[in-house]
Amino acid sequence: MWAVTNEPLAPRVGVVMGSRSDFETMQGALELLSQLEIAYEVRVLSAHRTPQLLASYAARAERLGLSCVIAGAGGAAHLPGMLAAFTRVPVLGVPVQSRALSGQDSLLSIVQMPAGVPVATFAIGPAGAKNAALFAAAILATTDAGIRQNLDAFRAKQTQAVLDDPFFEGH
Ligand code: RP5
Repeated sequence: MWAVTNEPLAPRVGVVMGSRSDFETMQGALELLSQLEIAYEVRVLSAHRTPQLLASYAARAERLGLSCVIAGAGGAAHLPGMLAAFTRVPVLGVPVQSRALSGQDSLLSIVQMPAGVPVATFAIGPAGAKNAALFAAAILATTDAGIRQNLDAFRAKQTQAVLDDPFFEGH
C-alpha cells in the first residue's frame, strides 16, 4: 500500500511529509483538499531516512499524473528539493516549524533552491500547509470547472465572513 487516500477516485494531488511528527502541520492541507473535493494521497517520505522510497515516489507521481505534490518538512528540509530533482511534477514546499529554530531553518532550506530546479515555497507552519492546498486547487482550477467552482465558493465564503464580523459593526 503506497498511501492513504481521501477517496476511491484517482488522486490528483500528492501530499508527503518528512516525518509523522509533521502531520499536525500538514493536516490543514488535507482538510482543505477534502473540502474542495480534490482527491489526494498522503504518506511519510523522508529524504534522509527513506531516500530510495523518495525516488520511487517521484516516478509514481509522474505515472499517476498528479498535478503537483505538496511536500512538508522541517529542519534541514531536503524533501521538497530532492523530490523536485527527481520529477518535473510541480513541488509545493511547506516549511514545518522546527523546535530549535522555529522553522527558519526549514524555510531557508526549501526556498533557497539554486537556479535550475524550482520548488514553490509557502509560509512556515499551518498557514503554509493551507495555502499550498489552495495553490494546488488553483492549479487544478485552470482545467477543472468543478474545482474552480469550489475554490470560488471557498473564497466568497471567506470574504463574507470578514464582512459579517459583528466586531466591526458600529465602528
Ligand atoms: C524532518 O525532520 C521532518 O520533516 C521533521 O520535520 C523533522 C523532525 O523529524 P522527527 O525527528 O520528528 O521524526 O525530516
